[in-house]
Amino acid sequence: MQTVNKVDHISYTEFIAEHVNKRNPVVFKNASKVWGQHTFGPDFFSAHFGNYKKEFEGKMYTINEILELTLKSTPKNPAPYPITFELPYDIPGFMEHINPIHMNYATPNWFDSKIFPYGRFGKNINLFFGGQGNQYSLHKDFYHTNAWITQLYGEKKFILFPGEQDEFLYAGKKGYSNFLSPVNILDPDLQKYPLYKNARSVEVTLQPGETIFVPNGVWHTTVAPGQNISLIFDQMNATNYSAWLTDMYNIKKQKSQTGAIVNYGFALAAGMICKLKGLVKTSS
Ligand SMILES: O=C(O)CCC(=O)C(=O)O
Ligand SMILES: [Fe+2]
Repeated sequence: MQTVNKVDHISYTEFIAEHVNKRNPVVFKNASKVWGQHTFGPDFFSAHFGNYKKEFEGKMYTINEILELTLKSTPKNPAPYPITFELPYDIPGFMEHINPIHMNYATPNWFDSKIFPYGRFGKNINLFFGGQGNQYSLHKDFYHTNAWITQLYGEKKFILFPGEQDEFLYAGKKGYSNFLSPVNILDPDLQKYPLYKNARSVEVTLQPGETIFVPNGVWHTTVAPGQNISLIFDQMNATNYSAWLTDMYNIKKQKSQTGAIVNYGFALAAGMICKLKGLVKTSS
């Protein structure tokens, strides 16, 4: 099984050339050290935010309860996952601990602009608590955003399918379904999905403090070997803007053609503003 390179102190220029431009995933061993303290475990979250709550499938959970559940989690009886904390709203006090969130690599990020409403069109900053046996679905991130995932505590295994593999993973043809795969990669049904045998995956286990860059359009999923906490945020800029724009239109079109045109107009204007701001910045 091939793996994803782990790098230490790579330059920003090299990162852009080798990973952004080639849409080649990479793991940063130390990028999150720019935050000062860069790992945050159950004791930290329990002490500072233990009573903060989030709803999941109709039930409210406090962070303390989630920590208990993820500690007890087993593959047979996994904790609920992913209970998604929208950090800027649900735990705003944590944001100061992860500053600058871009770690000097995830930049520029047009989602920093207030023009883009939080929680829509792929703009998210999430915290996930997981336990042994927790598994994510196999997907590409909606709207072709780049994903940045840092292990704040514990380990998490990532399985990625770089390049274009929609056909082998049986991506749906329209709207959101195009970003989801029905194949259970831990136990693939080759009768039903024979082309899966052509799929090529790479695997890597993130250690505490490490960050993975998942380029836009790359299929991925995760499996947790034990209790862990991850920070996940999305990035969009000139390099993935046109793919983002196409998704905006296609996803919205599933519901309404008029809505799609309105969204497209908004997205064009917002993109133009970000591009112009970028120009002003580089010429000043
Ligand atoms: O951390 C995980 O389990 C997967 C997160 C992810 O891929 C996502 O939020 O899009
Ligand atoms: Fe994802």
